[in-house]
Amino acid sequence: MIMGVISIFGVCTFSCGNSSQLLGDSSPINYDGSLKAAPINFSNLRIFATTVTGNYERGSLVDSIIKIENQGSSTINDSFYISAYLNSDSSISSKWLKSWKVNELNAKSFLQLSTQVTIPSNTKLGQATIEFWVDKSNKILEFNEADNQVTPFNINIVTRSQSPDLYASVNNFNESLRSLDLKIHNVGTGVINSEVFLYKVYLSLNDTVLDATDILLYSGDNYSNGSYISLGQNVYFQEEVSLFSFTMTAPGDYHLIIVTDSSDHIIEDNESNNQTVFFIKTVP
Ligand SMILES: [Ca+2]
Ligand SMILES: [Ca+2]
Ligand SMILES: [Ca+2]
Ligand SMILES: [Ca+2]
Repeated sequence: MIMGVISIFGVCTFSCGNSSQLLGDSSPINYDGSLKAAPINFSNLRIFATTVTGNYERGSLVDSIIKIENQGSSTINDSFYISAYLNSDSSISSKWLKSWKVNELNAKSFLQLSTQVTIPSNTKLGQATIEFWVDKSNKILEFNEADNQVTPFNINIVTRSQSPDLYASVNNFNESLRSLDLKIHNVGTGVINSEVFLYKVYLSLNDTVLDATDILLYSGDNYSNGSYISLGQNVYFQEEVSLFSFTMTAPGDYHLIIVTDSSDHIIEDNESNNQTVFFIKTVP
């Protein structure tokens, strides 16, 4: 029995792809009662030869080719992530941009990813770095954990030459359902590349100006089916908004005030058209 274990180890050594599985007993004690040696990690993820190209404008897409490899002799059967970060302010920690999931990586093999990341529209102008990591959260145990980041890329963030312009319009208000058919448009020259923005619907009881007395009925964003909706020039998306809490309000004349990009995440050509006022009349 003991000999069998030893011979498996002897046969496998570093050339065997699944030696760790054959010895995969989680007990720290060997069959003969002696303490097992500390586990040896036969895999190593490494990130190398990664590139970035682009204009580094706020809100623009940057192209990137990311290369990683498993240098080790064991296949990685667990999932892990490649991730991109942006640091535009050395006094705060880097900002997460995007992650890519890898489900497994064979021994002695590499993976090349051609992809894009968005420079957030509200990034500080000037010097910044883009950082790429593999297994930053250290999910995979490797024989070298010190080669999981590629040297950060120095870039210069500049103002956008073409900016988007968001505004909202109401297609229809269904009084009995208290639902609003809302359109969010980009009427600017720049594209919104899967960046988050919020929009809010307020009920104004007496005037057309947004103030503290107005009631927030709905808060939404451009997130749908697992990703942020991109908006090209002269493109809109439509949403049927249910104003549930509005059913509690007495019938009468009101104004709905729709505020697009309410937390101002997107830098736009025109920031002064982000409020849309819509008159409604409800009857008992
Ligand atoms: Ca690791
Ligand atoms: Ca590594
Ligand atoms: Ca606007
Ligand atoms: Ca804005």
